[in-house]
Amino acid sequence: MTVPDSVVEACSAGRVLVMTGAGMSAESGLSTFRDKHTGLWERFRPEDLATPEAWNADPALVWGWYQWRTALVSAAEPNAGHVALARWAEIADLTIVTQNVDDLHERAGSEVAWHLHGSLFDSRCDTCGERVATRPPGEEPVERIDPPDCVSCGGRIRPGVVWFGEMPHGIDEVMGSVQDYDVVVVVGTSGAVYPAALVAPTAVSSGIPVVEVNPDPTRERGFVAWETTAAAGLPALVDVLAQR
Ligand code: BV8
Repeated sequence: MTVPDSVVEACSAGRVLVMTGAGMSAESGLSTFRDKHTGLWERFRPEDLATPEAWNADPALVWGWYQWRTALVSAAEPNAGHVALARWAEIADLTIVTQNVDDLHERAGSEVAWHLHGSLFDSRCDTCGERVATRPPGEEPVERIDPPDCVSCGGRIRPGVVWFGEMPHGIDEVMGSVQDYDVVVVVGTSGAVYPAALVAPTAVSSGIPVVEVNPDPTRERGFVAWETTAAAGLPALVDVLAQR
């Protein structure tokens, strides 16, 4: 695969910030949220499941959905894009921030500076906040599963994700540090969710190049759009960078 010169030039810079979204995990077989045909949420009404209100209204339905998603992630493997980012971090000063709640970056060997929208593997007590490791059920979706109780305080264990209306993790730190980077690489996100969607445009306004890796680019103002996928584009890019 030929990597556009503009992408190689921008990505040869010093400090690299990589911001990933659901498209990063698409080639691992995990549905994205707004992908036209297989969008995860096309089968569910988002407001029914990913908000504190939904959780308080029907914790068993919400817990069952997240447990199913945890089982799907556990059965998936990091793709060549995840592996390429781990390789890139060996030859450059690279920081990964993700909107994803899966653990595929970590399982590919990457460190993730921030899971802006939390993690499926970070369940915690809804009352005292104690973190608990929960084992996902089998792969078959189970519509309703009563969430476990907290052994410390008896509260309800909730998914460790950030719901709509909740504050993303580390967003102030990420927004405050954008100017420290020489390039921002946005992989697999539609830019539909805020405030995470403000990170890359903030880089553009600060004169920092933004490269977008996406088969259906958002073509946001100032982005260098590279119409490819994470698992095809990133390995080809890292191969070129490793030879420079
Ligand atoms: C908050 C966890 C306030 C749960 C998720 C302006 C400013 C601030 C807030 C708002 C605002 N406007 C509206 C809001 C509210 C809201 C929001 O953004 N709503 C949207 C729908 C308009 N935001 C919030 O509520 C946020 N919180 O603002 O709190 C606050 C203030 C003070 C104090 C307290 C609170 C919290 C948002 C977090 C929601 N949680 N996830 C869960 O997973 O169940 S969001 C969810 O969407 C995922 O995290 C996902 O990552 C994220 C974004 O989606 P994408 O990753 O972009 O995925 P998508 O499917 O959209 O796109 C996939 C892309 O990949 C596509 O472009 C596709 O072309 C591409 N692709 C496909 N295949 C590939 C590929 N790319 C590469 N390779 C491939 N193979």
